[in-house]
Amino acid sequence: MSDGADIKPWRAVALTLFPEMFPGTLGQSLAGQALEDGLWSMDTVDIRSFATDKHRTVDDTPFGGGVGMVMRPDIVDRAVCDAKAGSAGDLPLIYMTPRGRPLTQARVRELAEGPGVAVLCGRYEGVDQRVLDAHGAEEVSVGDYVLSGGELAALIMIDACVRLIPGVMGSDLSHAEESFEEGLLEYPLYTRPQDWEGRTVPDILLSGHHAKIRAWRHEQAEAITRERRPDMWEAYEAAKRDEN
Ligand code: 6GU
Repeated sequence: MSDGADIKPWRAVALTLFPEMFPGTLGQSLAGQALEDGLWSMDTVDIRSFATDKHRTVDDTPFGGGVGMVMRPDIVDRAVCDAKAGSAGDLPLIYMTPRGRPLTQARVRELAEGPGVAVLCGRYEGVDQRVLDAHGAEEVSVGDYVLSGGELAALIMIDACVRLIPGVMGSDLSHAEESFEEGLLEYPLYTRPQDWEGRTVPDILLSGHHAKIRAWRHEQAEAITRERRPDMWEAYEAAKRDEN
């Protein structure tokens, strides 16, 4: 029996020094409505609450020297253990870091199909490696640039997952997904007015020839991908070669 009431919602648990940053932007729009509707949940664990000294210290200088501070393994471990003992017991632990494996739509899909994610957000120069190793944390990056902390990266990853939860998006989703799934960037989109300040819409889109429109969009997607993302284009062509 499955009438919806017995389905456990997808869960996100953020371990952070800044719990007030969550749900942040995910409290708005479609993700926010879905959060209100109970399609997913967002909890936080305040890492600083596991500090023990009177200054509530969570970081220290790096062994071997160097700039900045490192989050202490003992403090972070207590936060992780607390999360695992609570609502995050069955969730994969993901550490957001620019030195992680790049997040892909394929990994997002896997995470969205699972029970949820526990996300460790670093500040300062990062987290002591031993606590990441001890908990088998998966290190994930959201792109080749450096953010000031893991929180915004966590919001990006959670957003990418939440939009795949059934019922969160409208019927748009299957389409928006298809495009990336094919390994191509999306073709350009147009709506009314048909003539906007002398800029018109490509005639083919007004023709009603659905097969021709499909072919035109595919050509556009290929051209844009070839130009902007030679890495994706290479993979796309290799996949086509393997089909034949
Ligand atoms: Cl996951 N964290 C931080 N701090 N910066 C990043 C990142 C993550 N991904 C790209 N830049």
